[in-house]
Amino acid sequence: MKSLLRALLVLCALSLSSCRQSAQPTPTPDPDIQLEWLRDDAPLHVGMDALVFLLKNGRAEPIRGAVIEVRGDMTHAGMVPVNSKAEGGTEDGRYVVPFQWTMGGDWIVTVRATLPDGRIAQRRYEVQVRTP
Ligand SMILES: [Cu+2]
Repeated sequence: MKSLLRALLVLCALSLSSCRQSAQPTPTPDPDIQLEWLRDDAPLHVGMDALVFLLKNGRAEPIRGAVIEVRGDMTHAGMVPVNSKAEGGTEDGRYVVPFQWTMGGDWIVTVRATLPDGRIAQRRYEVQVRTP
């Protein structure tokens, strides 16, 4: 019985490592893609929000059909990251991502756009969120 357990554990470990190896490498962000968080000077507040991103190509033409993924991490330990995304976009290249600010304080927002052709763009913002 013990040896069976051990064999199972070895199998699990093997499948985990092979899984890690087959994971796709992260593509390098494309400098020709413009990804911008459109926000005014109004402070961010705890609660539900809608983050608007603008996606354009190197000729400043709007890009549709992409996926925009947003990840929010607080700068202190012990927080569950907040993930959200939007797909498709509007004619003028805007993507509205629903996003829940779960706590007031300092956040790092990582935004990644994956285009229909697989190219990606990534940006990082440091923002402060106020407690209402
Ligand atoms: Cu926090």
